[in-house]
Amino acid sequence: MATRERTRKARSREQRHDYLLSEAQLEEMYYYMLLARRLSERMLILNRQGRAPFVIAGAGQEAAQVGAAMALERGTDYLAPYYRDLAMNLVFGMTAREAMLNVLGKRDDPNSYGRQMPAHWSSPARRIVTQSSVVATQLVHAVGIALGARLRGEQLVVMACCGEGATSRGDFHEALNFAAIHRLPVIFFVENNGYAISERTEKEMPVPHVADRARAYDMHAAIVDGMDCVAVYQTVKPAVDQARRGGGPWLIEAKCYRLWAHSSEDDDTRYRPRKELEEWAKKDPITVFRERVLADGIFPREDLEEIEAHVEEEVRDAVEWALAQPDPAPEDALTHVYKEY
Ligand SMILES: Cc1ncc(C[n+]2csc(CCOP(=O)(O)OP(=O)(O)O)c2C)c(N)n1
Ligand SMILES: [Mg+2]
Repeated sequence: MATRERTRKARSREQRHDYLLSEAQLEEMYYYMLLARRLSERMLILNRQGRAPFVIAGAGQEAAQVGAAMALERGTDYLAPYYRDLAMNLVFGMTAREAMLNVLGKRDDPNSYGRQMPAHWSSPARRIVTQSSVVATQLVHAVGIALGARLRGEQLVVMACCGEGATSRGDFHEALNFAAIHRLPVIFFVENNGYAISERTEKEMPVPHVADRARAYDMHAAIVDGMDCVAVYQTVKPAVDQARRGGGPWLIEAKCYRLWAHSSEDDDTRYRPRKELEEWAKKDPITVFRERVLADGIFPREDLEEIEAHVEEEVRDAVEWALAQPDPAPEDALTHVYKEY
């Protein structure tokens, strides 16, 4: 610890960085990105072992997700995530154990008690909005929440997330149109990962950037490097602050890359050039973050290693614990499906 303090003092004299984030926030960024990745890796192993029915993960999108979620006020703002947003849910308070209950479809999965497919997130207490499997529907729900908050005089922001493929759906356009007309506090956060299952972005839309679509709604828009967690935070935070003050909605496009196949059921070697994947893998957001904070002297290597050991232990515990939890009972099949009076 003494060494650590010495290094910190030396740094504060010599180092001037432009991160606009505290050391604690940067540690938090690395922790959540790594936790999401390690959990996803374990989920895929559980799937291959026949224990988890389906995995759809956000590998390659962790920087976008963590940077954006950290720009929100937890406990006040709402998150309307999409299926890849495990890292966002973790930032909003979901635990590693809960994430494992979800992928294993266990009785006590707090997202849907094992009724929805895995990765259909929900937590009313944490203001995480439940979502349908039909892509982009969460965007109109988010707009409704923002309108409700406005009518009640509550100052909050709703972040609605989706992939770039979902921006070709009618719900996306209806949501943007309504939010723009009423200047609602919604951040539409699009994680452009280059593909909608096997379809490349160029074949999904006629414009080069999702952000170009904002022009039709006279809406603020930004494009950010979604592989850079700090840049995402620095872009999303002012937008959230402005929306909270009544400045209207934003469309933010984070350019990232889906490092894995679409899901555990997809064989991406059939449509994705290997060379392309190799090039993007060099920009893995977690490796890039690690190398950058080390090179900039933000914190010593031991701090990062401490976080890494902590994450390993947390994931190991979560898997062991969740596997031992009960499955839903067959006679309870309709519980949590229909409202009971
Ligand atoms: C309305 C609708 N059409 C098709 C699907 C099947 N589907 C599930 S995910 C997906 C790809 C969506 O791509 P994108 O929005 O880019 O998100 P990504 O999976 O790339 O993160 C599709 C077509 C669906 N769930 N809903
Ligand atoms: Mg996509």
